Amino acid sequence: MPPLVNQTFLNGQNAAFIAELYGRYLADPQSVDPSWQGFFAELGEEPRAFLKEMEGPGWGEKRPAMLGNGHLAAPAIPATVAALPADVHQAALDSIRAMNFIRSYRVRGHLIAELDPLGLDRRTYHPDLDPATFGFTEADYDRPIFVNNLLGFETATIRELLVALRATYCGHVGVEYMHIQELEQRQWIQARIEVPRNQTEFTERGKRTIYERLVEAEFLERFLDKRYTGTKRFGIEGAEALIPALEQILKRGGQLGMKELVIGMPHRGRLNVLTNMMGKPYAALFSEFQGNSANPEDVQGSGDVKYHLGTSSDREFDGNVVHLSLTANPSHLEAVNPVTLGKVRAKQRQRTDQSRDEVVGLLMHGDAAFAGQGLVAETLELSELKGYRTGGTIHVIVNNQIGFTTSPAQARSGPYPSDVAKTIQAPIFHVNGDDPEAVVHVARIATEFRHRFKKDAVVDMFCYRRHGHNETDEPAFTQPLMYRTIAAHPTTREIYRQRLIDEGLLSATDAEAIERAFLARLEGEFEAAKSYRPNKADWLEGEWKGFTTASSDDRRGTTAVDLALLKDVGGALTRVPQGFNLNRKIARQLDAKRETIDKGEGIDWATAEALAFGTLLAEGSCVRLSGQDSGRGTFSQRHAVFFDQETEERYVPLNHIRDGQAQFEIIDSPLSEAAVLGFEYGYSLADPRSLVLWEAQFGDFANGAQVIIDQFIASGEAKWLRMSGVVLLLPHGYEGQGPEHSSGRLERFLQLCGEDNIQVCNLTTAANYFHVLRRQVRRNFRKPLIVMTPKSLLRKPEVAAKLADMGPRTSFHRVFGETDKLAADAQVRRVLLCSGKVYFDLLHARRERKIDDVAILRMEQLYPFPAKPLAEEAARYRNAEFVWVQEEPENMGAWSFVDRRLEKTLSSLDIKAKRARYVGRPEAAATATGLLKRHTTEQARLVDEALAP
Ligand SMILES: Cc1ncc(C[n+]2csc(CCOP(=O)(O)OP(=O)(O)O)c2C)c(N)n1
Repeated sequence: MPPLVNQTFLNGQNAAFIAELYGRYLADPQSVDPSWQGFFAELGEEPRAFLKEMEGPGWGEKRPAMLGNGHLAAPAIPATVAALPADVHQAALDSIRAMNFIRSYRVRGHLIAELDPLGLDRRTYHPDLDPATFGFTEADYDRPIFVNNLLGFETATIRELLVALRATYCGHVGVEYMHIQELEQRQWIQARIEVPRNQTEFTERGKRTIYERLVEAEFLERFLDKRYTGTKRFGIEGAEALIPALEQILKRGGQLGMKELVIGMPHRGRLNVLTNMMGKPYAALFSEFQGNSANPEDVQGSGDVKYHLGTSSDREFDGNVVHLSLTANPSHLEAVNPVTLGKVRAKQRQRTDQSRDEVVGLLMHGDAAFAGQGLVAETLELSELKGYRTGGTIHVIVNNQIGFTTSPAQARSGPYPSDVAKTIQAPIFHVNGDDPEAVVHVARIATEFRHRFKKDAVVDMFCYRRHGHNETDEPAFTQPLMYRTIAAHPTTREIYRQRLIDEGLLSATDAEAIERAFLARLEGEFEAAKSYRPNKADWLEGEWKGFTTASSDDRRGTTAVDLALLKDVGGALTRVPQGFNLNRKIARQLDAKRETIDKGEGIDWATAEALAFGTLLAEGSCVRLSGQDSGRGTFSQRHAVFFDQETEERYVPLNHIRDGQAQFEIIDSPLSEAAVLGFEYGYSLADPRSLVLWEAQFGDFANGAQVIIDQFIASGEAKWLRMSGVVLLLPHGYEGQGPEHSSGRLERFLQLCGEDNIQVCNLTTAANYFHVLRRQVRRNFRKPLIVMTPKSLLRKPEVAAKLADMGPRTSFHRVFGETDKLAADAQVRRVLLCSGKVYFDLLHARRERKIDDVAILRMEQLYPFPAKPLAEEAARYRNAEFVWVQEEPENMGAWSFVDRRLEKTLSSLDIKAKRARYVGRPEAAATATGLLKRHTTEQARLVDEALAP
């Protein structure tokens, strides 16, 4: 193929012309046409520096007048130029081409890097990396060319450049960083890799340590394989270099001020990380392999498989102690990512780690999962956002070039699993996992980059999976050739052992001694495992000290607040700083709000919420609420942030209650559900003393976060003994807004209820909302809380509270009995049981129709099922039939959940009714109709039926 340059303008006549033009550009960029300015700016990173260099001694002497003339008037560009001496033309042209050539390696060198340890997919040629493409023939290879100190050369020949560029960009490390828009970050990476030719010179001690880590990684798996043959462990084999890399992140991180490393990782290599990196006793692991629980026998919970468990420990390097915590996770790959980052953020706040140097997040990934799961992109998206940033995450992709049985060609469209990380302009270091020094080297650079720029960095470690997906799988069914290669391939440790022996740094005897010593240690631990008993469960420690498991009483907590404090908070809510240009409509609303607080009545839903938040803040508990458009509120109800109408300056009234109050964070989230909810859940794991809430735009959208709800929120305490007090606010209610804006999918949450895992509420009063929020942080245990929140009820007068309803001697009510004066209880012919907004439809119709023998009971909390208060109310109506009324279709809402529970409650009472009858919409596929007229008819019909004679 002819060199591409012949088809470009960098040849013949043009070349001379362009050299001339470049000379002018260097003297004064404005003197050339803007399109040429753009082109030349692209050529080199530092055209100005280049100019300076040219003006210096040596080059300056040879400089033609034109190059030095910074005062040239913007010229008409000559068609041909013969003004420059031929050698200067050639020199300028060589420089331009050489710099382009260098740039091309920076951009695409990774494409021919030696990344695959198996050598199955090795590209050795790419036209963008061929000197011929830039006009250099073999005859030009030895001519010195001015390259402006790039790669440490002032001048270099193409031959020298090739050696340097290949070593830096195409060896065992391939770097992708030229997509980063910040010059300083690109230059930092260049400086870090180009002059040292992208390698670290390890000391003898350092190399020996790497070897020891490889021994531990490989021999642990071998030991497990021998002792527990056929047991799933998702071994690290093929990716052993991960262990020394992680150790490097700890060590270098510690030197840079890291005090805590919060880790999220999948199954692959987890047992190795737990023990060899985190210091979990081998005996504990062996005991689990023998089928014993990870926790003492008296600890409740379902437990989980060993490759999902978390742990925490302290490790010390060079006098720096780093606390490590590995987040427990479910099978759902990548779901742990936002959870881990939420923990990081909470811990940073607890430590007042403003520079975000002390607490660092580390996420490990499989290649198929990183490329395939949308949650990866959602989580990356959080990285630079004020409300979620954690100062950069270090990512390590264990790229074993297979996902279960699926090859990369089927698993992703791009060349690398890591491409999605480019969306946040993270640098990506691809590295050959069979070169542990290279892996440690890039782990170190990633750690330093994160520290320096507070941005994510990605290590993509190419490796292989020695066995099947798990140890019982036969990989040759689907990848016979790959597995034939793997079978003949020495382990990373064996390769490195030989390398150290060849370098004269290790003798075979030394190596054997290291190996024998470790095996002996494992044997000892294996014996110890036989009598190993976990002596305490790893929970309720650190920030969780003082908390207990939930009690079985009413669990009201102390949620009432002195009126003086309520008024104080109310004052802060309605105060605007001097000179602040408040929106006129909001100003009017504030006047009305002030009046309700002064009068002590008519306090609407949003104000009750603000009073709950504000009183908690004044009492010293932080509050953090994030969700889509939560600052204003989807329904323009919250206005937790005021915007100056002239300057757009923000003012958050809840942060101006009193000196010394706790912080209120109110965050408009990105348009993600899973990552944001996962993040808030993670935050709540690390910070039990704050009220942490996530709000869905409309309740239905929570289904985008179903994995987080199922796998963490509903089951985290049972699986991993990890409590959370996270609150989900889900707008819910049938108001004719169509299928996706009506239902918070109450039925889904109720179906998840079991073993006292979560709390589900559907509230009808602002006061109850106030109490349920405060209750969340005013008890000594934590349970997630799901609240179906209102839309039209936000402004309904009957929902509004009196200040006294939040004052002394008040609390949350799980059930509300009848409020109106009706016929005597024995005369009541029907009791309507309901929850949420439909209550008001029933109440209004009953009042309108002057019916006095139908009572209405409201269930404010559906789970834990309030059997006791419900029975107390129901027992009054001895002769009545009981009807469950809901506005949701029969296959949705609370009906299936309450039916049998009501039966149990009613049949235990001395009353006629034993079960409840159903009134509501018939079963349906979609949650609601999209036609307003049909909605109105349906709603009227169910009310009529409920109140029918
Ligand atoms: C969200 C999700 N989908 C599917 C699975 C089932 N599964 C478990 S491991 C795996 C392959 C993962 O491949 P990769 O991410 O490359 O990691 P590796 O096992 O190769 O280390 C699959 C499909 C899962 N655990 N989670």
